[in-house]
Amino acid sequence: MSGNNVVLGRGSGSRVGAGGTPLAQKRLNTSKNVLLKVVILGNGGVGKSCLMNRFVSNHFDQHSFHTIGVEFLNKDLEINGETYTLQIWDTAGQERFKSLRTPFYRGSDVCLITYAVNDQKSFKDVSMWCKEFLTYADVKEGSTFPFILVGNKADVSEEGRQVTQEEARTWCKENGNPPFIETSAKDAINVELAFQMAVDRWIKFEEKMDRHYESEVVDLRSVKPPQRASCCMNGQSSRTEE
Ligand SMILES: Nc1nc2c(ncn2[C@@H]2O[C@H](COP(=O)(O)OP(=O)(O)OP(=O)(O)O)[C@@H](O)[C@H]2O)c(=O)[nH]1
Ligand SMILES: [Mg+2]
Repeated sequence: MSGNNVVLGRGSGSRVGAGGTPLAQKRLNTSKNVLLKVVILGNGGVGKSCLMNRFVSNHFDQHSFHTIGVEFLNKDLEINGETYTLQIWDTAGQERFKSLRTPFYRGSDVCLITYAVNDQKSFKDVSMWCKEFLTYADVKEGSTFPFILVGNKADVSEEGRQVTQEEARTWCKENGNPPFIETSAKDAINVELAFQMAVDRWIKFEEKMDRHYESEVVDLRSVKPPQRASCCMNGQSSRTEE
């Protein structure tokens, strides 16, 4: 899965979703599916590529190489009778690849921020990842953007664990209450659920945005016509029409 290409497009399509686009416009012409661009961020080695590969091909690579740049894969997910085509963008977590990954944040619909439960540093950097994403994705509603917090490698022993669920929940409370889930790409625990939660989060975000737009719609019938001033040609008289 981890190629050396800067960008490997291995999905069934390459159209990039447009963040914040109304639901109707997100449907693909051909399949009527809703296309969502899902980006996975987090420190190098936390298991982003393994999560994507477990989700898409139910495969785990014990010796996964670091990703260079970004890679993407597509996978359909059905939720409540609606099919969503997830275009999952797996990014390189290593700092040296920053300039290769950030151009791909634009147009994202959902963002999975990942850390490994046996890597305290990767958890400490979670806020940095949110900040980097919001800076480069150029999203309008930064504070409400649909993030999901994912603690991967939940299969490690208690002795190996460096981040508790409580710490993660506290971070969520202080950072806009994103949904949180622990996963194991290795043991196939909660991986599909994490992506389902991401779509669910996006649906709720869209509904909220729709309500916001609806409340801004002006009913033209209820608006009084503006007062118009008419003047005679020589400018000596003027009157106001009701
Ligand atoms: N124990 C355990 N190991 C995992 C899990 N997921 C990934 N790994 C291992 O962690 C290492 C790194 O996994 P990757 O998926 O390549 O990590 P990454 O986040 O994509 O790293 P970058 O591409 O450098 O950003 C590999 O050796 C994986 O086998 C997991 O759920 N449990
Ligand atoms: Mg990777």
